[in-house]
Amino acid sequence: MKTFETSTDAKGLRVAVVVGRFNQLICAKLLEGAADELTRRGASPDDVHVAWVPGAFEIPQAVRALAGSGRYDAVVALGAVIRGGTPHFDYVCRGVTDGVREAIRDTGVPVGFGVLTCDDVDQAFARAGGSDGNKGAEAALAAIEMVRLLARTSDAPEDAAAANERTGRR
Ligand code: INI
Repeated sequence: MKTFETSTDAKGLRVAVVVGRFNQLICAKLLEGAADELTRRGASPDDVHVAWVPGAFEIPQAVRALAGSGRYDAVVALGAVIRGGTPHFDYVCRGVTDGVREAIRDTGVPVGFGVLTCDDVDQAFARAGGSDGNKGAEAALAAIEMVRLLARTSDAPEDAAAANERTGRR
């Protein structure tokens, strides 16, 4: 089997983070997780640009604009949609997931998807730096990996042994 090498090195990457203001306490924690992940993996804080939007429904439009600007290697989308007693939840969830997917398709720019869709606030806090990790950090990591993978898809995949030899990994 041959494998395309990827990497989780964010050095030199310019990343836009789009974050919803709705459920702001939760979203701020997602942002903290994403920013920490990007900088810990080598991105310069000056190259991480944050765009706040009113709510999850507005996320795709900002993602599309930033991804299409040609100025970013990747975008990270962060938000928190929490189920209420009406079908509104389903419409907002559908809007944000379809919209972000379309932005990826139209621009080809990797977008890490860190939009929580939760039954209640406790579940959301658990996923925003609580007992279930930080989905903002996970989305940032996914975006980095996709940038690195897409940069290598025109290369031939390598034997695992050859790849390890080249990168000095065992
Ligand atoms: N936006 C969210 O990000 N999370 C929610 O839970 C939410 N709820 O529950 O309504 C929400 N609604 C606002 C929506 O995203 C838009 O900002 C609004 O409809 C204005 O276009």
